[in-house]
Amino acid sequence: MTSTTANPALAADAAEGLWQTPPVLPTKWLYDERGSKLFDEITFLPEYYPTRRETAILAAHAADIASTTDATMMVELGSGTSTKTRLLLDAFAAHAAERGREFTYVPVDVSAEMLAGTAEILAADYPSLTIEPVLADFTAPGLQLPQSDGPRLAAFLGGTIGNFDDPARDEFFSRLSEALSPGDYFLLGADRIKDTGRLVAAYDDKAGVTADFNRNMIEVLRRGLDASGLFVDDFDHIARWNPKLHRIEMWLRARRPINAHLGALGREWQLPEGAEILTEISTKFAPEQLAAELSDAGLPVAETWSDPAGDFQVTLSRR
Ligand code: AVJ
Repeated sequence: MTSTTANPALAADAAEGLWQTPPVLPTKWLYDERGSKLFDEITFLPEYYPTRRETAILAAHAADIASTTDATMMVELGSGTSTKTRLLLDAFAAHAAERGREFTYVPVDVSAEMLAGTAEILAADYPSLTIEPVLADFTAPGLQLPQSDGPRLAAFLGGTIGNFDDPARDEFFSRLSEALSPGDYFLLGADRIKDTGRLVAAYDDKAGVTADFNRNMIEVLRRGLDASGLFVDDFDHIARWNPKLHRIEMWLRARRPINAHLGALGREWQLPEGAEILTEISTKFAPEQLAAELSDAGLPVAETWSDPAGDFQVTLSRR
C-alpha cells in the first residue's frame, strides 16, 4: 500500500527504537510543526526558566563576547532567528561597524527550509551582515566551516547540549574542536544541576504544555508510520529526574495495553499497560565537570557567565 504521509527516516528510527527495552525514539521527532510551536510556548512558561536565564546572560554579556573574541564570523549550530541570536548579532554588528570591518553570520542546519527562512529574515533585519548558510548535520564527522579573516565564534545555545548523552557529547566536542582552528571560539549555553523540584516542574508544567509537546510524539508516529490503534490519549507524560545521570528524562507511559499496526513497517507493535517510551533526555551540568570535558576536547573555557540565581551558564571556550 502507498501512503502520502509515511516518513522513511522515522520508520527506520521506529524500527530500531520501538523494540528496544525500554523503547526509545530520537528526540528530534518531537519537533514537527506542532511540536516546534509547543516548544516555543514552553519557553514562555513560568516554570521553564532556561530560555529566560540564557537570554538575560547574553543581554548582559553580548558586547563583552564581541570585544573579547573580536570575531569576524559567528557560526550558529542550529539556525536561529531567536532573541538570543539577535542579541549576539546586534553586538557583533556594532563591534564590526566600530572597527570598519565585515561580519558574517553562518547558520548551520539540516533543514534547507529552516536555513532559507533564517537567511531571509536576518538579511532583511541585518543589511550590514553577510549571511552564509551551511546545510549540514553539525553532529556528523567532517563538518566544514567557511573561512574568515578573523577569529570565528561557534555558538551552540539553548541548553540543547543536554539532549546528548555522554558519548555523543564527547564526540560532538571533539568534532567541533577539529572543525575549528586555534584562536577560534566556542560559546555554549548549558543548564545547571539544581533543586530537583524546580527541574521536574520545568518539564512538567501546570498548564500541561510540556505534556502536549511530549504526547505529540504519538501523533507524529501515527501519521509518519501510517499507524492504526495508536492514540495520543492512551499515553501519559512523565518527566523524571535521573540522579545518577543528572538528567531530566521525558517518557510516555501507556495508560492501557497498546496494540498498534504500524503500516509503514508492516508489523504490529505492542506495549503493556504501564510500559514507557523514552523520548528525551535533558542533561544538567556541574560547571567544573563541563569545563573539564571541554578542556579534554581541546576547547578550554576562558570565561563563564551565569545569571544571578546561578540557574544557567554560558561558557566561552578558546580553541
Ligand atoms: C530545546 C533541548 C533545550 O531540554 O530544555 C523543553 C527541550 N523539552 N521542555 C530542553 C525541552 C521539554 C529543551 N531543549
